[in-house]
Amino acid sequence: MDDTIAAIATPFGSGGIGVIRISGPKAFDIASTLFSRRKNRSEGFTGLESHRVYDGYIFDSKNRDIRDEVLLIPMKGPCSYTAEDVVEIQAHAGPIVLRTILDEILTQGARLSEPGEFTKRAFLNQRIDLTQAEAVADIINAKSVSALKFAASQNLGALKRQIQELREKLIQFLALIEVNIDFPDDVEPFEPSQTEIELVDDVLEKCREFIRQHEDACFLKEGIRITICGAPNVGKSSLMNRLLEQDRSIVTAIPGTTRDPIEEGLNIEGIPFVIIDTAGIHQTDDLVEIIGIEKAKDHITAADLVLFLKEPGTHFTDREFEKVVSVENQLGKKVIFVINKIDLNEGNLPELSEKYQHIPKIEISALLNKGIIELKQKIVNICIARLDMGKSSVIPNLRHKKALEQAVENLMFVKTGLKQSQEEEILAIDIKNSIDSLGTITGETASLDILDSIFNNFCIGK
Ligand SMILES: Nc1nc2c(ncn2[C@@H]2O[C@H](COP(=O)(O)OP(=O)(O)OP(=O)(O)O)[C@@H](O)[C@H]2O)c(=O)[nH]1
Ligand SMILES: [Mg+2]
Repeated sequence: MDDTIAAIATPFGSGGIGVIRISGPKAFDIASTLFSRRKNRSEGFTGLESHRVYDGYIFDSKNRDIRDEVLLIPMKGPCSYTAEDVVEIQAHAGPIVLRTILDEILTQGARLSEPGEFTKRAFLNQRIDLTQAEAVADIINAKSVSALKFAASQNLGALKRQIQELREKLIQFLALIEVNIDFPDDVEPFEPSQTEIELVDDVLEKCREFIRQHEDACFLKEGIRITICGAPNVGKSSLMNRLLEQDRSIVTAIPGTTRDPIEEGLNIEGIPFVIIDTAGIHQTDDLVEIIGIEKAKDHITAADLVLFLKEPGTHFTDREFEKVVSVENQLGKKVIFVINKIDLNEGNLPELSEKYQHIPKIEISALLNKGIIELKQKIVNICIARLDMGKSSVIPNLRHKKALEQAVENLMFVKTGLKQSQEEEILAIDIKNSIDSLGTITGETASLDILDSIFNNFCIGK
Protein backbone atom coordinates (compact mmCIF):
# COMPACT_ATOMS: atom_id res chain seq x y z
CA MET A 1 0.00 0.00 0.00
CA ASP A 2 2.97 2.33 -0.23
CA ASP A 3 2.34 3.05 -3.89
CA THR A 4 -0.12 5.58 -5.28
CA ILE A 5 -3.14 4.39 -7.24
CA ALA A 6 -5.41 6.22 -9.65
CA ALA A 7 -8.55 5.48 -11.64
CA ILE A 8 -11.54 7.05 -13.32
CA ALA A 9 -14.28 6.72 -10.69
CA THR A 10 -17.31 7.51 -12.85
CA PRO A 11 -18.90 5.25 -15.52
CA PHE A 12 -17.49 5.13 -19.04
CA GLY A 13 -19.16 7.46 -21.53
CA SER A 14 -20.13 11.08 -21.91
CA GLY A 15 -21.76 13.16 -19.19
CA GLY A 16 -21.66 16.37 -17.20
CA ILE A 17 -18.83 15.55 -14.83
CA GLY A 18 -16.31 12.73 -14.60
CA VAL A 19 -14.22 12.07 -11.51
CA ILE A 20 -10.65 10.82 -11.38
CA ARG A 21 -9.34 9.65 -8.06
CA ILE A 22 -5.76 9.41 -6.81
CA SER A 23 -4.86 7.80 -3.49
CA GLY A 24 -1.51 7.22 -1.81
CA PRO A 25 1.59 9.04 -0.61
CA LYS A 26 2.27 10.74 -3.97
CA ALA A 27 -1.32 11.90 -4.58
CA PHE A 28 -0.73 15.53 -3.60
CA ASP A 29 2.60 15.77 -5.46
CA ILE A 30 1.15 14.34 -8.66
CA ALA A 31 -1.85 16.68 -8.50
CA SER A 32 0.44 19.67 -7.81
CA THR A 33 2.55 18.87 -10.85
CA LEU A 34 -0.37 18.64 -13.27
CA PHE A 35 -2.64 21.31 -11.84
CA SER A 36 -2.51 25.05 -12.16
CA ARG A 37 -4.95 27.76 -11.18
CA ARG A 38 -3.88 29.91 -14.10
CA LYS A 39 -4.30 29.21 -17.79
CA ASN A 40 -0.81 30.24 -18.77
CA ARG A 41 1.15 28.75 -15.89
CA SER A 42 3.19 25.71 -16.46
CA GLU A 43 5.09 25.10 -13.20
CA GLY A 44 2.28 23.36 -11.39
CA PHE A 45 0.77 24.45 -8.09
CA THR A 46 2.09 23.97 -4.59
CA GLY A 47 0.40 24.50 -1.26
CA LEU A 48 -2.74 22.43 -1.79
CA GLU A 49 -4.76 22.58 1.42
CA SER A 50 -6.84 19.64 2.55
CA HIS A 51 -10.61 19.65 2.11
CA ARG A 52 -10.79 22.68 -0.14
CA VAL A 53 -12.12 22.91 -3.67
CA TYR A 54 -9.75 24.48 -6.20
CA ASP A 55 -10.77 25.56 -9.66
CA GLY A 56 -8.10 25.51 -12.32
CA TYR A 57 -6.61 23.54 -15.17
CA ILE A 58 -4.92 20.22 -15.74
CA PHE A 59 -1.85 20.50 -17.96
CA ASP A 60 0.00 17.75 -19.74
CA SER A 61 3.06 16.43 -17.93
CA LYS A 62 5.37 18.71 -19.87
CA ASN A 63 3.17 21.58 -18.64
CA ARG A 64 2.52 22.96 -22.09
CA ASP A 65 -1.05 22.13 -23.08
CA ILE A 66 -4.23 22.46 -21.06
CA ARG A 67 -6.10 19.15 -20.95
CA ASP A 68 -9.25 20.41 -19.22
CA GLU A 69 -10.72 22.95 -16.84
CA VAL A 70 -11.39 21.13 -13.58
CA LEU A 71 -12.27 21.27 -9.90
CA LEU A 72 -9.67 19.66 -7.68
CA ILE A 73 -10.33 18.42 -4.14
CA PRO A 74 -7.34 17.38 -2.02
CA MET A 75 -8.10 15.32 1.12
CA LYS A 76 -5.25 14.60 3.52
CA GLY A 77 -5.32 11.19 5.16
CA PRO A 78 -6.71 9.89 7.43
CA CYS A 79 -9.74 12.10 6.73
CA SER A 80 -10.40 10.59 3.31
CA TYR A 81 -12.16 7.62 1.72
CA THR A 82 -9.06 5.41 1.83
CA ALA A 83 -7.58 7.06 4.97
CA GLU A 84 -4.60 7.95 2.74
CA ASP A 85 -3.88 11.21 0.93
CA VAL A 86 -6.55 11.43 -1.77
CA VAL A 87 -7.09 13.88 -4.60
CA GLU A 88 -10.29 13.91 -6.62
CA ILE A 89 -10.38 15.71 -9.93
CA GLN A 90 -13.72 16.67 -11.39
CA ALA A 91 -13.30 17.08 -15.11
CA HIS A 92 -15.70 17.09 -18.04
CA ALA A 93 -16.96 13.57 -18.56
CA GLY A 94 -15.87 12.17 -21.88
CA PRO A 95 -13.87 9.02 -22.52
CA ILE A 96 -10.95 10.85 -24.16
CA VAL A 97 -10.60 13.75 -21.73
CA LEU A 98 -10.75 11.48 -18.64
CA ARG A 99 -8.42 8.92 -20.17
CA THR A 100 -5.91 11.66 -21.13
CA ILE A 101 -5.88 13.12 -17.59
CA LEU A 102 -5.52 9.63 -16.12
CA ASP A 103 -2.59 8.92 -18.47
CA GLU A 104 -0.85 12.09 -17.26
CA ILE A 105 -1.33 10.97 -13.64
CA LEU A 106 0.05 7.51 -14.43
CA THR A 107 3.02 9.10 -16.19
CA GLN A 108 3.76 10.95 -12.94
CA GLY A 109 4.19 7.66 -11.08
CA ALA A 110 0.74 6.48 -10.04
CA ARG A 111 -0.44 2.95 -10.82
CA LEU A 112 -3.84 2.10 -12.30
CA SER A 113 -5.95 0.78 -9.43
CA GLU A 114 -7.43 -2.69 -9.35
CA PRO A 115 -11.20 -3.19 -8.96
CA GLY A 116 -12.32 -2.13 -5.48
CA GLU A 117 -8.80 -1.12 -4.47
CA PHE A 118 -9.83 2.24 -2.99
CA THR A 119 -12.37 0.50 -0.72
CA LYS A 120 -9.88 -2.28 0.02
CA ARG A 121 -7.40 0.35 1.21
CA ALA A 122 -10.11 1.91 3.40
CA PHE A 123 -10.57 -1.56 4.93
CA LEU A 124 -6.85 -2.34 5.30
CA ASN A 125 -6.32 1.08 6.87
CA GLN A 126 -9.12 0.16 9.31
CA ARG A 127 -11.32 3.08 8.41
CA ILE A 128 -14.13 0.62 7.71
CA ASP A 129 -14.67 -3.07 8.43
CA LEU A 130 -15.51 -5.77 5.90
CA THR A 131 -19.30 -5.49 6.35
CA GLN A 132 -19.08 -1.77 5.57
CA ALA A 133 -16.93 -2.46 2.50
CA GLU A 134 -19.51 -4.99 1.30
CA ALA A 135 -22.26 -2.45 1.95
CA VAL A 136 -20.55 -0.06 -0.49
CA ALA A 137 -21.06 -2.64 -3.26
CA ASP A 138 -24.64 -3.23 -2.03
CA ILE A 139 -25.40 0.49 -2.23
CA ILE A 140 -24.08 0.62 -5.80
CA ASN A 141 -26.05 -2.49 -6.81
CA ALA A 142 -29.26 -1.78 -4.82
CA LYS A 143 -32.32 -2.75 -6.88
CA SER A 144 -34.89 -1.11 -4.61
CA VAL A 145 -35.33 1.56 -1.96
CA SER A 146 -35.58 -1.07 0.77
CA ALA A 147 -32.38 -2.81 -0.36
CA LEU A 148 -30.69 0.60 -0.34
CA LYS A 149 -32.01 1.30 3.16
CA PHE A 150 -30.42 -1.85 4.56
CA ALA A 151 -27.17 -1.32 2.65
CA ALA A 152 -26.89 2.27 3.87
CA SER A 153 -27.42 1.22 7.47
CA GLN A 154 -24.81 -1.54 7.11
CA ASN A 155 -22.46 1.02 5.57
CA LEU A 156 -22.82 3.10 8.73
CA GLY A 157 -21.67 0.11 10.77
CA ALA A 158 -24.95 -1.40 12.05
CA LEU A 159 -23.89 -5.01 11.46
CA LYS A 160 -20.29 -4.37 12.49
CA ARG A 161 -21.35 -3.07 15.92
CA GLN A 162 -23.64 -6.02 16.60
CA ILE A 163 -21.05 -8.61 15.59
CA GLN A 164 -18.34 -6.85 17.59
CA GLU A 165 -20.60 -6.88 20.65
CA LEU A 166 -20.98 -10.66 20.38
CA ARG A 167 -17.24 -11.12 19.86
CA GLU A 168 -16.40 -8.99 22.87
CA LYS A 169 -18.66 -11.04 25.12
CA LEU A 170 -16.85 -14.19 23.99
CA ILE A 171 -13.43 -12.58 24.31
CA GLN A 172 -14.15 -11.68 27.95
CA PHE A 173 -15.30 -15.23 28.59
CA LEU A 174 -12.16 -16.58 26.93
CA ALA A 175 -9.98 -14.29 29.08
CA LEU A 176 -11.61 -15.73 32.19
CA ILE A 177 -10.74 -19.28 31.14
CA GLU A 178 -7.23 -18.41 29.95
CA VAL A 179 -6.38 -16.90 33.31
CA ASN A 180 -7.16 -20.31 34.77
CA ILE A 181 -5.04 -22.08 32.18
CA ASP A 182 -2.06 -19.70 32.54
CA PHE A 183 -2.13 -19.18 36.33
CA PRO A 184 -3.80 -22.27 37.80
CA ASP A 185 -2.29 -21.67 41.23
CA ASP A 186 -3.28 -18.04 41.55
CA VAL A 187 -7.00 -18.24 40.90
CA GLU A 188 -9.94 -20.38 41.90
CA PRO A 189 -10.47 -23.30 39.45
CA PHE A 190 -12.92 -22.41 36.70
CA GLU A 191 -16.42 -23.64 37.49
CA PRO A 192 -18.94 -22.96 34.71
CA SER A 193 -21.85 -21.10 36.28
CA GLN A 194 -25.30 -20.29 34.98
CA THR A 195 -23.92 -16.89 33.91
CA GLU A 196 -21.51 -18.47 31.40
CA ILE A 197 -24.14 -20.85 30.06
CA GLU A 198 -26.54 -17.92 29.64
CA LEU A 199 -23.82 -15.88 27.89
CA VAL A 200 -23.24 -18.66 25.35
CA ASP A 201 -27.00 -19.12 24.90
CA ASP A 202 -27.38 -15.42 24.36
CA VAL A 203 -24.68 -15.26 21.67
CA LEU A 204 -26.08 -18.44 20.07
CA GLU A 205 -29.57 -16.95 19.90
CA LYS A 206 -28.29 -13.71 18.35
CA CYS A 207 -26.35 -15.69 15.68
CA ARG A 208 -29.45 -17.74 14.89
CA GLU A 209 -31.51 -14.57 14.66
CA PHE A 210 -29.05 -13.13 12.13
CA ILE A 211 -29.30 -16.35 10.09
CA ARG A 212 -33.11 -16.07 10.15
CA GLN A 213 -32.86 -12.42 9.08
CA HIS A 214 -30.75 -13.52 6.11
CA GLU A 215 -33.29 -16.16 5.13
CA ASP A 216 -36.25 -13.81 5.56
CA ALA A 217 -34.79 -10.86 3.77
CA CYS A 218 -32.10 -11.86 1.29
CA PHE A 219 -34.78 -11.76 -1.42
CA LEU A 220 -34.82 -7.98 -0.99
CA LYS A 221 -31.47 -7.92 -2.73
CA GLU A 222 -32.22 -10.40 -5.51
CA GLY A 223 -35.93 -9.67 -5.89
CA ILE A 224 -38.93 -11.69 -4.70
CA ARG A 225 -39.76 -14.31 -7.32
CA ILE A 226 -43.42 -14.41 -8.33
CA THR A 227 -44.48 -17.20 -10.70
CA ILE A 228 -47.77 -16.86 -12.56
CA CYS A 229 -49.25 -20.28 -13.32
CA GLY A 230 -52.51 -21.96 -14.28
CA ALA A 231 -54.25 -23.71 -17.16
CA PRO A 232 -53.76 -22.54 -20.77
CA ASN A 233 -55.63 -19.37 -21.78
CA VAL A 234 -56.64 -18.26 -18.25
CA GLY A 235 -54.90 -14.92 -18.83
CA LYS A 236 -51.45 -15.44 -17.29
CA SER A 237 -49.64 -13.38 -19.91
CA SER A 238 -52.36 -10.70 -19.77
CA LEU A 239 -51.84 -10.46 -16.02
CA MET A 240 -48.05 -10.33 -16.45
CA ASN A 241 -48.44 -7.40 -18.85
CA ARG A 242 -50.86 -5.62 -16.50
CA LEU A 243 -48.49 -5.97 -13.54
CA LEU A 244 -45.58 -4.67 -15.61
CA GLU A 245 -47.74 -2.02 -17.33
CA GLN A 246 -46.18 -2.99 -20.66
CA ASP A 247 -46.74 -5.57 -23.40
CA ARG A 248 -44.00 -7.97 -22.48
CA SER A 249 -45.71 -11.34 -23.06
CA ILE A 250 -47.57 -12.36 -26.19
CA VAL A 251 -51.34 -12.58 -25.58
CA THR A 252 -53.62 -14.46 -27.99
CA ALA A 253 -56.90 -16.34 -27.75
CA ILE A 254 -55.04 -19.51 -28.76
CA PRO A 255 -54.36 -21.81 -25.78
CA GLY A 256 -50.68 -22.71 -25.47
CA THR A 257 -49.35 -19.33 -26.61
CA THR A 258 -46.64 -19.03 -23.95
CA ARG A 259 -44.00 -21.77 -24.09
CA ASP A 260 -40.73 -20.45 -22.69
CA PRO A 261 -40.97 -18.84 -19.25
CA ILE A 262 -40.74 -15.03 -19.50
CA GLU A 263 -39.00 -13.16 -16.69
CA GLU A 264 -39.11 -9.45 -15.95
CA GLY A 265 -38.15 -7.25 -13.00
CA LEU A 266 -40.73 -5.04 -11.31
CA ASN A 267 -40.64 -2.63 -8.39
CA ILE A 268 -43.75 -2.33 -6.21
CA GLU A 269 -43.58 0.22 -3.39
CA GLY A 270 -39.80 0.05 -3.36
CA ILE A 271 -39.67 -3.75 -3.12
CA PRO A 272 -38.00 -5.59 -6.02
CA PHE A 273 -39.86 -8.46 -7.65
CA VAL A 274 -39.05 -10.80 -10.51
CA ILE A 275 -42.24 -11.86 -12.30
CA ILE A 276 -42.29 -15.05 -14.35
CA ASP A 277 -45.01 -15.87 -16.88
CA THR A 278 -45.19 -19.59 -17.64
CA ALA A 279 -46.75 -22.06 -20.07
CA GLY A 280 -50.29 -23.23 -19.24
CA ILE A 281 -50.20 -26.53 -17.36
CA HIS A 282 -52.34 -29.31 -18.88
CA GLN A 283 -52.09 -32.75 -20.49
CA THR A 284 -50.59 -32.49 -23.97
CA ASP A 285 -48.63 -34.46 -26.55
CA ASP A 286 -46.96 -31.36 -27.99
CA LEU A 287 -43.25 -31.79 -27.26
CA VAL A 288 -42.51 -28.04 -27.09
CA GLU A 289 -45.42 -27.50 -24.71
CA ILE A 290 -44.32 -30.43 -22.54
CA ILE A 291 -40.89 -28.83 -22.12
CA GLY A 292 -42.54 -25.47 -21.36
CA ILE A 293 -44.75 -27.12 -18.73
CA GLU A 294 -41.75 -28.77 -17.07
CA LYS A 295 -40.05 -25.37 -16.91
CA ALA A 296 -43.25 -23.87 -15.46
CA LYS A 297 -43.20 -26.49 -12.70
CA ASP A 298 -39.57 -25.67 -11.93
CA HIS A 299 -40.48 -22.01 -11.62
CA ILE A 300 -43.33 -22.85 -9.24
CA THR A 301 -40.85 -24.72 -7.06
CA ALA A 302 -38.32 -21.89 -7.19
CA ALA A 303 -40.85 -19.09 -6.53
CA ASP A 304 -41.28 -17.15 -3.31
CA LEU A 305 -44.87 -16.39 -4.24
CA VAL A 306 -47.16 -18.21 -6.68
CA LEU A 307 -50.11 -16.58 -8.41
CA PHE A 308 -52.43 -19.44 -9.30
CA LEU A 309 -54.93 -18.38 -11.96
CA LYS A 310 -58.43 -19.75 -12.53
CA GLU A 311 -61.26 -18.49 -14.67
CA PRO A 312 -65.04 -18.41 -14.19
CA GLY A 313 -66.90 -21.58 -15.09
CA THR A 314 -64.06 -23.84 -13.85
CA HIS A 315 -63.52 -25.58 -10.52
CA PHE A 316 -60.56 -26.13 -8.30
CA THR A 317 -59.59 -29.79 -8.50
CA ASP A 318 -58.18 -31.84 -5.64
CA ARG A 319 -54.88 -32.24 -7.49
CA GLU A 320 -54.55 -28.47 -7.84
CA PHE A 321 -55.08 -28.10 -4.13
CA GLU A 322 -52.56 -30.78 -3.32
CA LYS A 323 -50.03 -29.02 -5.50
CA VAL A 324 -50.78 -25.61 -3.99
CA VAL A 325 -50.71 -26.92 -0.43
CA SER A 326 -47.41 -28.66 -1.05
CA VAL A 327 -46.03 -25.35 -2.40
CA GLU A 328 -47.43 -23.57 0.67
CA ASN A 329 -45.78 -26.07 2.93
CA GLN A 330 -42.37 -25.30 1.54
CA LEU A 331 -40.61 -22.88 3.79
CA GLY A 332 -41.57 -19.28 3.27
CA LYS A 333 -43.61 -19.87 0.12
CA LYS A 334 -47.01 -18.32 -0.41
CA VAL A 335 -49.84 -18.78 -2.90
CA ILE A 336 -52.55 -16.37 -4.00
CA PHE A 337 -55.54 -17.73 -5.93
CA VAL A 338 -56.35 -15.27 -8.68
CA ILE A 339 -59.72 -15.56 -10.37
CA ASN A 340 -59.31 -13.80 -13.71
CA LYS A 341 -61.87 -12.78 -16.36
CA ILE A 342 -64.55 -11.84 -13.78
CA ASP A 343 -65.99 -9.56 -16.49
CA LEU A 344 -67.16 -12.68 -18.32
CA ASN A 345 -69.16 -14.57 -15.76
CA GLU A 346 -69.45 -12.95 -12.37
CA GLY A 347 -72.01 -15.36 -11.01
CA ASN A 348 -70.10 -18.55 -11.67
CA LEU A 349 -66.73 -18.17 -9.96
CA PRO A 350 -64.64 -21.09 -8.75
CA GLU A 351 -65.07 -21.47 -4.98
CA LEU A 352 -62.54 -22.60 -2.42
CA SER A 353 -63.66 -25.32 -0.06
CA GLU A 354 -63.74 -24.71 3.70
CA LYS A 355 -60.36 -26.39 4.13
CA TYR A 356 -58.55 -23.85 1.92
CA GLN A 357 -60.18 -20.65 3.06
CA HIS A 358 -56.89 -19.52 4.61
CA ILE A 359 -55.30 -19.18 1.16
CA PRO A 360 -55.75 -15.60 -0.07
CA LYS A 361 -58.07 -15.18 -3.05
CA ILE A 362 -58.65 -12.23 -5.32
CA GLU A 363 -60.92 -11.54 -8.27
CA ILE A 364 -59.57 -9.56 -11.22
CA SER A 365 -60.03 -8.80 -14.88
CA ALA A 366 -56.69 -8.51 -16.61
CA LEU A 367 -58.49 -7.42 -19.77
CA LEU A 368 -60.32 -4.52 -18.10
CA ASN A 369 -57.50 -3.75 -15.60
CA LYS A 370 -59.80 -4.46 -12.66
CA GLY A 371 -58.42 -5.58 -9.28
CA ILE A 372 -54.78 -5.19 -10.36
CA ILE A 373 -54.01 -2.47 -7.78
CA GLU A 374 -55.63 -4.64 -5.08
CA LEU A 375 -53.57 -7.64 -6.22
CA LYS A 376 -50.35 -5.61 -6.05
CA GLN A 377 -51.31 -4.49 -2.54
CA LYS A 378 -51.93 -8.11 -1.51
CA ILE A 379 -48.56 -9.15 -2.92
CA VAL A 380 -46.78 -6.38 -1.00
CA ASN A 381 -48.67 -7.16 2.24
CA ILE A 382 -47.77 -10.84 2.06
CA CYS A 383 -44.10 -10.08 1.43
CA ILE A 384 -43.88 -7.39 4.12
CA ALA A 385 -45.50 -9.78 6.61
CA ARG A 386 -42.61 -12.15 5.99
CA LEU A 387 -40.19 -9.46 6.89
CA ASP A 388 -40.73 -7.15 9.80
CA MET A 389 -38.72 -4.35 8.23
CA GLY A 390 -39.02 -2.13 11.29
CA LYS A 391 -37.47 -4.77 13.53
CA SER A 392 -34.08 -5.12 11.98
CA SER A 393 -31.67 -2.67 10.48
CA VAL A 394 -29.37 -5.25 8.90
CA ILE A 395 -29.59 -8.18 6.51
CA PRO A 396 -26.58 -10.48 6.73
CA ASN A 397 -25.49 -11.69 3.28
CA LEU A 398 -24.69 -15.27 2.28
CA ARG A 399 -21.05 -14.97 3.34
CA HIS A 400 -22.09 -13.66 6.75
CA LYS A 401 -24.66 -16.43 7.05
CA LYS A 402 -22.02 -19.12 6.44
CA ALA A 403 -19.74 -17.57 9.07
CA LEU A 404 -22.66 -17.38 11.50
CA GLU A 405 -23.45 -21.05 10.91
CA GLN A 406 -19.83 -21.85 11.64
CA ALA A 407 -20.05 -19.77 14.83
CA VAL A 408 -23.23 -21.59 15.87
CA GLU A 409 -21.51 -24.95 15.36
CA ASN A 410 -18.53 -23.89 17.49
CA LEU A 411 -20.76 -22.37 20.17
CA MET A 412 -22.70 -25.64 20.40
CA PHE A 413 -19.37 -27.35 21.24
CA VAL A 414 -18.77 -24.70 23.90
CA LYS A 415 -22.25 -25.26 25.33
CA THR A 416 -21.84 -29.03 25.49
CA GLY A 417 -18.35 -28.53 26.93
CA LEU A 418 -19.73 -26.33 29.70
CA LYS A 419 -22.44 -28.84 30.59
CA GLN A 420 -19.99 -31.73 30.65
CA SER A 421 -17.32 -29.78 32.57
CA GLN A 422 -14.93 -30.14 29.65
CA GLU A 423 -11.23 -29.35 30.20
CA GLU A 424 -10.47 -25.67 30.08
CA GLU A 425 -7.98 -26.02 27.18
CA ILE A 426 -10.62 -27.59 24.95
CA LEU A 427 -13.26 -25.06 25.97
CA ALA A 428 -10.79 -22.28 25.15
CA ILE A 429 -10.21 -23.70 21.65
CA ASP A 430 -13.95 -23.87 20.94
CA ILE A 431 -14.50 -20.33 22.20
CA LYS A 432 -11.56 -19.10 20.12
CA ASN A 433 -13.01 -20.79 17.02
CA SER A 434 -16.36 -19.10 17.65
CA ILE A 435 -14.63 -15.73 18.00
CA ASP A 436 -12.72 -16.34 14.75
CA SER A 437 -15.88 -17.33 12.87
CA LEU A 438 -17.50 -14.05 13.88
CA GLY A 439 -14.25 -12.25 13.04
CA THR A 440 -14.44 -13.36 9.40
CA ILE A 441 -17.66 -11.33 9.09
CA THR A 442 -16.09 -8.06 10.15
CA GLY A 443 -12.73 -8.94 8.57
CA GLU A 444 -10.58 -9.31 11.70
CA THR A 445 -9.88 -12.92 10.81
CA ALA A 446 -10.78 -13.01 7.12
CA SER A 447 -8.34 -14.78 4.79
CA LEU A 448 -6.78 -13.19 1.71
CA ASP A 449 -9.03 -15.35 -0.48
CA ILE A 450 -12.12 -13.88 1.14
CA LEU A 451 -10.80 -10.34 0.68
CA ASP A 452 -9.98 -10.99 -2.98
CA SER A 453 -13.37 -12.48 -3.71
CA ILE A 454 -15.10 -9.49 -2.13
CA PHE A 455 -13.07 -6.69 -3.70
CA ASN A 456 -12.76 -8.29 -7.14
CA ASN A 457 -16.51 -7.79 -7.55
CA PHE A 458 -16.18 -4.04 -7.27
CA CYS A 459 -15.75 -1.72 -10.21
CA ILE A 460 -12.45 0.03 -10.91
CA GLY A 461 -12.34 3.40 -9.21
CA LYS A 462 -14.41 2.37 -6.17
N1 LIG B 1 -62.75 -11.37 -21.02
C1 LIG B 1 -61.52 -11.45 -20.60
N2 LIG B 1 -60.57 -11.99 -21.39
C2 LIG B 1 -59.31 -12.06 -20.93
C3 LIG B 1 -58.95 -11.59 -19.65
N3 LIG B 1 -57.63 -11.79 -19.47
C4 LIG B 1 -57.18 -12.38 -20.62
N4 LIG B 1 -58.20 -12.54 -21.49
C5 LIG B 1 -58.13 -13.12 -22.84
O1 LIG B 1 -57.83 -14.49 -22.71
C6 LIG B 1 -57.05 -14.93 -23.81
C7 LIG B 1 -55.79 -15.63 -23.32
O2 LIG B 1 -55.00 -14.67 -22.65
P1 LIG B 1 -53.46 -14.93 -22.33
O3 LIG B 1 -53.05 -13.82 -21.44
O4 LIG B 1 -52.71 -15.15 -23.56
O5 LIG B 1 -53.59 -16.26 -21.51
P2 LIG B 1 -52.42 -17.26 -21.01
O6 LIG B 1 -52.89 -17.83 -19.75
O7 LIG B 1 -51.15 -16.54 -21.02
O8 LIG B 1 -52.45 -18.35 -22.12
P3 LIG B 1 -51.31 -19.39 -22.56
O9 LIG B 1 -50.03 -18.65 -22.67
O10 LIG B 1 -51.79 -19.90 -23.83
O11 LIG B 1 -51.27 -20.44 -21.50
C8 LIG B 1 -56.76 -13.69 -24.63
O12 LIG B 1 -57.66 -13.62 -25.69
C9 LIG B 1 -57.00 -12.55 -23.66
O13 LIG B 1 -57.40 -11.35 -24.29
C10 LIG B 1 -59.98 -11.01 -18.84
O14 LIG B 1 -59.77 -10.56 -17.71
N5 LIG B 1 -61.23 -10.99 -19.37
MG1 LIG C 1 -49.39 -16.91 -21.99
